[in-house]
Amino acid sequence: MDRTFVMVKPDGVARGLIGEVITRLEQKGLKLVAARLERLPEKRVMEQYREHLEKPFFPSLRHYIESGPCFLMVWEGRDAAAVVRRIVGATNPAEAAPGTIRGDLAMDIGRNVIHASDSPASAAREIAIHFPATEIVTYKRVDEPVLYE
Ligand code: IDP
Ligand code: MG
Repeated sequence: MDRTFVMVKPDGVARGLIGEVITRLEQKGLKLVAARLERLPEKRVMEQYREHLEKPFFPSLRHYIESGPCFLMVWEGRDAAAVVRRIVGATNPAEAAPGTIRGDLAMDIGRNVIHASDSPASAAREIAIHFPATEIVTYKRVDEPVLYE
């Protein structure tokens, strides 16, 4: 099975949206295999967003991500990265489709509630930044036999 990294950002945590995010991913059929609530240290914020270090919005992005605790997760399922990105929706919540997390729950590109890895390669990189292998668990969901053909 494929894995992806997902993070409820500080606005989502402060707004009480952790449960809503988990519910949507659980009901889709993805399996939660790691989770942690924490304030991200500067070093991991820089690693997480390294492709954006030179962007004009980076200082505000960094301030936003460091403004409070984030809820970090690893989710497992077939094509997990692509499936979760579709559930998350477009980066700008004003343009994100209804039915997506950002389309339903956010207003501003600078407060868009959630992060999700954009490819399997990003997922592997981001999971390794935040979770040691020992924190990722193995178990069966009882509905696994009916979720997949
Ligand atoms: P993504 O989160 O949909 O993958 P990216 O382009 O990778 O979007 O940008 C990472 C994060 O940086 C976004 O989720 C958002 O929080 C922030 N961001 C991106 N573009 C802008 C912008 O133009 N203004 C403010 N924040 C931005
Ligand atoms: Mg991105």
